[in-house]
Amino acid sequence: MPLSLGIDASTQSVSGLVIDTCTGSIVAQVSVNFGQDLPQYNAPSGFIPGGKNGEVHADPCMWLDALELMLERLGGECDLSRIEAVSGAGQQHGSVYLNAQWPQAVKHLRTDCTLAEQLRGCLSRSTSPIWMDTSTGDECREIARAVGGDAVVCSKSGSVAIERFTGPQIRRFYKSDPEAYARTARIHLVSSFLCSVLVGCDAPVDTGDGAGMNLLALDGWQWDEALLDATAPGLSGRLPSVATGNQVAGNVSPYFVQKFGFRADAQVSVFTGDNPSSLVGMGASDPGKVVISLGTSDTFFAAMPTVVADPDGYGHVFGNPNGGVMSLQCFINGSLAREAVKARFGYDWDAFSTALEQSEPGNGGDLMIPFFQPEISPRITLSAPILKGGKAFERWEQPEKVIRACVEGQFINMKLRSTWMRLEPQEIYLTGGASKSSAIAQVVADVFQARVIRIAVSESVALGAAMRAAANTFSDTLAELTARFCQQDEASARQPAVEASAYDVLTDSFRQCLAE
Ligand code: XUL
Repeated sequence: MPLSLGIDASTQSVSGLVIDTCTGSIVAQVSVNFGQDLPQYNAPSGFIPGGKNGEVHADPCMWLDALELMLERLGGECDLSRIEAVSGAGQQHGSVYLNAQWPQAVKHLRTDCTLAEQLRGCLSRSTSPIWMDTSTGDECREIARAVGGDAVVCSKSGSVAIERFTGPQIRRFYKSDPEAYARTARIHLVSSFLCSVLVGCDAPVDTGDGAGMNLLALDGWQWDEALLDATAPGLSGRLPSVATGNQVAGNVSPYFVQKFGFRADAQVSVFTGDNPSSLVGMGASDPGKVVISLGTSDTFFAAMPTVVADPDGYGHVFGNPNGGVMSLQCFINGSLAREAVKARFGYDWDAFSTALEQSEPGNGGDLMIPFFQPEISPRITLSAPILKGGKAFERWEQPEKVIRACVEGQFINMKLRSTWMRLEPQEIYLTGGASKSSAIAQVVADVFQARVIRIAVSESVALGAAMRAAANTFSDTLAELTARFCQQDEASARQPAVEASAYDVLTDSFRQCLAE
């Protein structure tokens, strides 16, 4: 039976996951961790430590070595000649800068040297800024000013100018090293770079990852002239074409056939960003479902029924690989905030959950703005949370109430910040570490007034890529693949246990407190 491969090029690793669409099973799964497996790059967490002024860069050759090592390992787990469809996803926003030698070098790769050995000479910028880079505050302001303000950037591209987004990063490169910018013939995203390497020529940027650049117009999915001009001169000729996620970029190049035993007619679909890919892998690429991922920072994303941008400029709109658009909202104060409250009382997670169970939804009006560090949704600089309510509560003397206030504050904020998306979620897919807690899942169901289903997927990005590749190359539809691969744990589902009005008072006070 034909197989489909999904590749996840994330911040810390490159993973591969192979699915058999006929049996609905995962056939092989391997991963290469940059820190552990490629220590020669001195990037224990996937980026070069010690960057100055907010710079966070990684060596693209490390990604190439990881891709090869991943394929080598995968070859030990399954027969690569059975793979007929390939796609992938990359950490969003990161960019790779290539000189005029690139088109010929990637077309004529020789199997007696590695990818990194052959492509290193094509880099016009030896390292790549990644999504953790915050060095471009000035460039964001300059781009916004040039096109008429933040609201214009947001309505055009789906996000205000953001430090980690690719356009501001390109502008900073152009300003700080104009000669190297002049030598740059092509700028790829992590996703489109790896896809290009696999097909042996420039692959398009997809609308999912491309929207994370502050350069692509949501209306028509073309590079926006005004944003290009505001970013750097001569940029349009340096960018790849744009494609929707349902397109095939080409067949796998001879390098991968000869070196790893791929079949010459294996099709590679355009790559996308990790978040759009995860939307597919979670089974949420149709409107009506929302994914809340509880991690170091919490994220909220969903397929959107209409194309709207966040008027407050905190959220993002990306292309949905399944058509249309998706939203993404990041909350910095995720598990670190929950952990800080837990630590304050010396509790473990069980005691934390019990405290939630022993307190009342709505918390009798006692409220917390749960920001222990500067938040981006909404943008607000706090270094300690604000507590408002009874005297004992404000003095942190009531653990049950404080814990509930933290969790309710997080989800009330999430609900307020997501109204611009015009979603009416019937189902919320909850994932990430804290989703294991039934008590937290119950708060989500109560605040959002929706059924909450917990999904324990660790590889939704690679799975989404494998599903998308299969949908593009085989006769299966994404809906069929979703039914086959995205199983839900119905037994752990939570229904709202209170009326929406239970949160009226708290929501109003939360809004007012933020406005003060
Ligand atoms: C999204 C973002 C991160 C990266 C890395 O805007 O910056 O989620 O995609 O995972």
